Amino acid sequence: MPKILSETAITQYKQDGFYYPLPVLDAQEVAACRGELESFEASRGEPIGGALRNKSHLLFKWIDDLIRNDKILDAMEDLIGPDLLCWNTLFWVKEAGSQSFVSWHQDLRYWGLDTHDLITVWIALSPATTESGCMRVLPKSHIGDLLPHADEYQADNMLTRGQEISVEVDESLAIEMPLQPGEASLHNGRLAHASSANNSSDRRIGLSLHYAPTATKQVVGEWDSAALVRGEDHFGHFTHTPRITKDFDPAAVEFHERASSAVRDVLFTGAEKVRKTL
Ligand SMILES: O=C(O)CCC(=O)C(=O)O
Repeated sequence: MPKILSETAITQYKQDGFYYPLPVLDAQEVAACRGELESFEASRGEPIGGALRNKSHLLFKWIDDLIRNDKILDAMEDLIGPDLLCWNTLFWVKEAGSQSFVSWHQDLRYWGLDTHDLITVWIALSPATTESGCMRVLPKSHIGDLLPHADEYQADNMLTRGQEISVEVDESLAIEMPLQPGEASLHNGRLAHASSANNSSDRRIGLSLHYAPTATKQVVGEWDSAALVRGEDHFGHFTHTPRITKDFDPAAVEFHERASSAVRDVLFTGAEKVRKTL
């Protein structure tokens, strides 16, 4: 018996490579998460960016709690089994009216992970709509070989190296995944996806959480880390990230430096230039 997803949702995810919307946070909870992010940004005087965007569960207690949310983990268990790692957490913020976009790409082309079962849970902390540049996906593109990519390094591209699928993508087949605050979409790490500029008057704030079975290996980087969020790890391929008790817990901040820079090294492996700090 699945724990939370319907049989139809499971079949759709497996066949098409994505599923949405999954309600994860109620209105009060999502307002609290957005409030945590924005009060941190106000205290720094700038939007979240750089290395803080990545492996953020090692810095913010509310994100360390969120990666262990039972609704999310039940959905992950329904799709990829009971022993679960959360490999990464990553902010995707497009400011109101910004031209920031994400080119068509497949995540597992760049992440050095040998699994076909990685799931990105992308949680909307503000409305993700056609106008604000919600994600678009190409159904079934997770099946078969990964597509060739080229690095384009466009200034407004949110991806580290502006990586883009270099064969034609038939956009007429693409499906949009609009989300209300507190809802999430799930997509397979091999699925082609993209998003456009934010033409709305609000920020489009997404937080993605990346889950994989414990059997997964990092095959590009020499060392990598992940949080064991459910079940047991009989493989030991990743150093487990510590649980944090408060924001910017000094021991976890040190761990974050090592963990986020290891991810960055993997993402830029083979790149002509290292453009953005992540
Ligand atoms: O936030 C977006 O528009 C793109 C997100 C993305 O590429 C991802 O979560 O893998």
